[in-house]
Amino acid sequence: MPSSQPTRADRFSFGLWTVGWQARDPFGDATRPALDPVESVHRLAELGAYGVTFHDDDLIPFGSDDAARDGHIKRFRAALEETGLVVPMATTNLFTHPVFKEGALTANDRDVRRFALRKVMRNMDLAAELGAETYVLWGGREGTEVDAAKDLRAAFDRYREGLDTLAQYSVDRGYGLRFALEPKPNEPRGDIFLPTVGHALAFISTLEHADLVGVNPEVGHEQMAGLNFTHGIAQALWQGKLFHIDLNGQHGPKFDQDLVFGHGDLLSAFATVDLLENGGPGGGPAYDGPRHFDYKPLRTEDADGVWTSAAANMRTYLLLKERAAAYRADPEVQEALAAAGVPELAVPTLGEGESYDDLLADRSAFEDFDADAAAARGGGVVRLAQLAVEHLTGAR
Ligand SMILES: [Mn+2]
Repeated sequence: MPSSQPTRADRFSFGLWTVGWQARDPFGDATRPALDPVESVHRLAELGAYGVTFHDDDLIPFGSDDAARDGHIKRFRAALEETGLVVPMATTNLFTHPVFKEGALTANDRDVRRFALRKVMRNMDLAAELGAETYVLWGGREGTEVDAAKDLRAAFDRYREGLDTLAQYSVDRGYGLRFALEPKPNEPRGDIFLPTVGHALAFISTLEHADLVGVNPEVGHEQMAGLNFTHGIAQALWQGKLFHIDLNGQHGPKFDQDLVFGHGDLLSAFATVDLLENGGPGGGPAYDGPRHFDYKPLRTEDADGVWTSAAANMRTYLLLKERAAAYRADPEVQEALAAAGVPELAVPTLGEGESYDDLLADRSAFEDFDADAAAARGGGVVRLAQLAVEHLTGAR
């Protein structure tokens, strides 16, 4: 068996809200007691994680006074120092309190928007103090159930205004934060703004500090929309916008399941790890940020099951990483890749210095091109899929 014991070098991180989820759902009460963030920090460190992330309210209950707030931060900071865990990312809860029921940065109520901005800025201060490099924004309440109840164009104006303001705040304070927008198609709102990686990337291009804003794609969120997660992060990487990633599992388009990474679509998880670890220049890693898990331990689990599931995320990632390396190293896979013409896509369509006039003059490109012969050639794609399955099942 390969070594699947995580180390700090693997850069695995978890949100406090993941292991700390008490499993309250729309139909049932909590099945687990509250978890002290200090205990989570210690347990995650023991399991081999390197980082922990949080929403402001995960650490400091909403409405805490300054003295209580300072106390919570002090205990958390002490746990970080004892364990060596870092805080690579932080985010803001702009969805739990009923004040955000109609939106936060895009609420119709201007006072709510101003409150939301202040809540984010306050937690950015703490994030910077704790050394975070990335600030995630998931707009779970930014959206509608009834389109007539929102001026949709104005909502995008306000969303942009909010992000421009926050980015300027980070720049002026010297926080050096990069922002990562997390797309999701629906839930809790009927339809959420910036529902996919593609929508978010297009929106980001309109921002004043577009260079400071990227995406935090989540496996299940793209799969809820029936999309290919690996394609989404590939485009984000290609545009230099994969600032953070939320790994978990999902079984197709339905409610957000937040399963353990790999416990949904395993072949897709394999493709994702292969891209992250082997999709970069020269076949090296394509992404060097935290491997962050945003999952929920199943509602059936007790406290032991929580830590079993946390460990399962990391172990699955490392197993897939090992399997992806074995896949790439297999001479038969290399031969199958070549037979399928995969390396040829890296060759530009026009030759060096070739103009479209040269292309028009090239009879072999059109007049003498045998489209029927090209169409008759098999793609060799199924063989690559089966080789992946055989590596995944330990048959190779
Ligand atoms: Mn997430």
